[in-house]
This record gives sequence, structure tokens and C-alpha cells, in this order.
Amino acid sequence: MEMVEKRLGNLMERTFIMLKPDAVKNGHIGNILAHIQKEGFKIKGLKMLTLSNHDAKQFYKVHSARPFYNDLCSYMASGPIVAAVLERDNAVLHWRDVIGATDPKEAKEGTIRKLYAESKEANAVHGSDSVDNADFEISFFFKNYELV
Ligand code: 3AN
Repeated sequence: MEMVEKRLGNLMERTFIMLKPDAVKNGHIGNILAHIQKEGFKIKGLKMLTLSNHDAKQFYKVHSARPFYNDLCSYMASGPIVAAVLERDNAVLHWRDVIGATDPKEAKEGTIRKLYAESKEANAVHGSDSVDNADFEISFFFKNYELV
């Protein structure tokens, strides 16, 4: 039994997600949290906050060379967001599948961005793109005692 739990435990992975200002403003928090649970993720951490422009720039510093960086940071600081840590097997890739393409026009039917996003910038949700980035992003937003 202990062996089985150990093996299952090893399959578990965490990812970091945000519900962006458009999703919060448009009243989609409840629907997106329901979608998360339907997909078998456990919510390990959850908070609502408004980023400062400075914090948004720190968070997105991997994108600092990209032309949309300043606009993206101002956008992410423009209103309340919801930050969360999700856990399940293959969490990083599974969440990327569930959210769909960056541009909602290209996102598949039934994905969160297809259902709820406004545009390529105001695209409803964020998800870490690798396990290493997830670790950085989780520790950016959450102290250990804030994760259950
Ligand atoms: P994803 O969120 O799908 O991983 P990335 O990592 O390429 O996409 O981009 C990070 C964020 O930057 C996106 N979520 C989106 O809000 C914004 N973004 C990406 N490409 C553009 C673009 N061409 N114009 C405006 N915003 C963009």
C-alpha cells in the first residue's frame, strides 16, 4: 500500500495558474474554478490580488525582450487577478491543453480560452510552460504555509 501511494505520489505535479484581469472582470471565476475541478486538479493554493506594474515586470521577465512585454505587464496590473497552484499528474501539460492556444481565435472548442478569453493579450488565463517555471512562479506568489 505504501509502495502504491509512493508511486502515485511521484506522478503528481504542480503548476501555477492565474485568472487574468479580463476573466475576473467578466465574472468567470466560478466557471473556471469548476472547469479546474472537473479536470481532476486539486487546488493547493488560491488567492486574489492586484499586481503592481513592478511585480508584473518581475514575474514576466522571461518575456522582457518581446515587443508586447510592457503592454502585457500594464495589462496584468490593470485589475484584480486570481492566482492558484494546481496539482494532478502531468499538471503543467494538462493545464496547457485545457486552456488552449494563446490566441482565443486559434483555441480549440471547449478550451478555457475559447470559452472565456477576449483577445491574445486579455486571454483569460495563464499557465506555467514547464515544471521549472512552475516552481519559480509558485514561489513568486506563495509562501509554503499558503499551500495546503
Ligand atoms: P501563453 O500564455 O500561451 O504561454 P506566451 O507565453 O507566448 O503565451 O505569452 C505570455 C502572455 O503574453 C500571453 N498569455 C499573452 O497574454 C501575452 N501575449 C503573447 N503574445 C502576444 C501578442 N502577440 N500580443 C499581445 N500579447 C501577447
